[in-house]
Amino acid sequence: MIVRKLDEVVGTDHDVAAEGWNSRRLLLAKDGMGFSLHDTLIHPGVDLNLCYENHLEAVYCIEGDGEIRVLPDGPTYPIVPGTVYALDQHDHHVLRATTTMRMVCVFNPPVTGNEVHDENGAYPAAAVLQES
Ligand code: 9YT
Repeated sequence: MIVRKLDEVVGTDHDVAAEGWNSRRLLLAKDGMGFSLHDTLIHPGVDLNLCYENHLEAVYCIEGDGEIRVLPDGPTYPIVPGTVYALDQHDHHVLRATTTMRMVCVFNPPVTGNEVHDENGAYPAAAVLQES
């Protein structure tokens, strides 16, 4: 069993920041769960143009509010606490917070630790973990 606290991740290599967001990665590929689990803050006033071509992502908002716009033509959905969205089609989207949003994010396949978005708004395909 793995038991981990957010406090143990904050300020470590698994607390990853980029423009507009801060991802505290609680469970990673190396934990062997088949998904990664992040407690992510989305800061207000930044348009995050994202398209996870190598991953599926589910995002559950637990604090704050904002919106997600599906590209190229919409629709736009409000995001408030209690809203989940699942990018089951590797959907290209823009995420924007009005107030700091706290999101529980699940990635399949799991991220390995320090991924940030490339120029297309994606994370690289997961490296194959070698059994030792
Ligand atoms: C909701 C979202 O995609 N935010 C960007 C950061 C990412 N989800 C992460 O790695 O936690």
